[in-house]
Amino acid sequence: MTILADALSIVAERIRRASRLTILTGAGVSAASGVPTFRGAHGLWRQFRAEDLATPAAFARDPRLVWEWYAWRREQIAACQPNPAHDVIARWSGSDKVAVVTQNVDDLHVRAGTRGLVRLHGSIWELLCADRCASGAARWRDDRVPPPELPPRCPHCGGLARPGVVWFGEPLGAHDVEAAVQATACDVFLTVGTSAVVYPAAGLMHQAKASGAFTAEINQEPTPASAIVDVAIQGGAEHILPALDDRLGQPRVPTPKPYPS
Ligand code: BJW
Ligand code: ZN
Repeated sequence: MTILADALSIVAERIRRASRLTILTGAGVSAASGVPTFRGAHGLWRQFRAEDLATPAAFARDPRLVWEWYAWRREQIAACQPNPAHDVIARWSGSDKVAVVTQNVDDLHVRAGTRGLVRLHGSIWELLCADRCASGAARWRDDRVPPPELPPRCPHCGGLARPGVVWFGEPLGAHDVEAAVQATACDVFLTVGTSAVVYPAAGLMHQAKASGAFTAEINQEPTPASAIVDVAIQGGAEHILPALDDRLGQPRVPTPKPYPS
């Protein structure tokens, strides 16, 4: 057996025996769908890094620039489809023993049919009032590509609208954090396609490990988590998750419906 086959068998066996499996995903899960990741060579938009644009200060300084970045990303994501990694996670999520927590704002997990998804960093398809006026403080969905005006306006007060995502320095949703922390009480914690540098998401694996979970990572390249998890598998999530799924002995894709006669 190769090292990869060994690692897959070990993780599959742990998942098979687990009463609770928690999966934490990041941008790498959507990479095969064509959604750019944040970090690395392909993570740059013009000359900016996520840390330059995904902040309240950047929005206050230049809302149009920040919205141009989001409009560009919304356009790209709208053209993308879930890939086999999303499909496997979606099917696994049909089991009560599986919890899925994502940092992704692209909603590809939602489109793949993932149940009970915790979206730690919000959704790029939702907006809220930048001034948090009474009616605009709750997020609303707006998936128009391109937005009718840039920057978009709050329909309630006419002020600026902002993306319904969590920027650096902002607190995550309390209910989302609570659900994610609860999910660290699991037997197997699988982290997939994340550079594991953004907190508090990156801390979840540590919490799971401290609570006694078996921890595994699937990522294209080594991360700070690689040296800490019990098994680190290097490779594309769109290949590794289906291979893991095969070892669990279930059909990889939903059975195609017969054509109506
Ligand atoms: C593949 C692949 C394939 C490629 N298959 N793999 C503790 C320590 C240090 C700092 C902090 C700390 N606690 C808090 C902080 C500060 C900060 C932080 O973490 N900073 C670090 C960068 C140093 N955190 C925050 O500010 C958070 N807020 C907070 O803590 O608030 C506290 C508070 C409390 C009370 C009052 C006020 C405040 C908020 C963090 C929000 C992050 N937001 C973003 C933007 C979201 C909106 C948007 O999309 O525009 O979230 S930043 C960006 O990074 C985005 C992502 O969700 C997040 C993580 O990125 P991810 O998913 O890991 O992507 P990449 O690109 O980094 O990695 C992809 C990986 O995939 C790579 O490794 C590839 O190799 C791999 N890959 N192809 C498998 N096919
Ligand atoms: Zn408003």
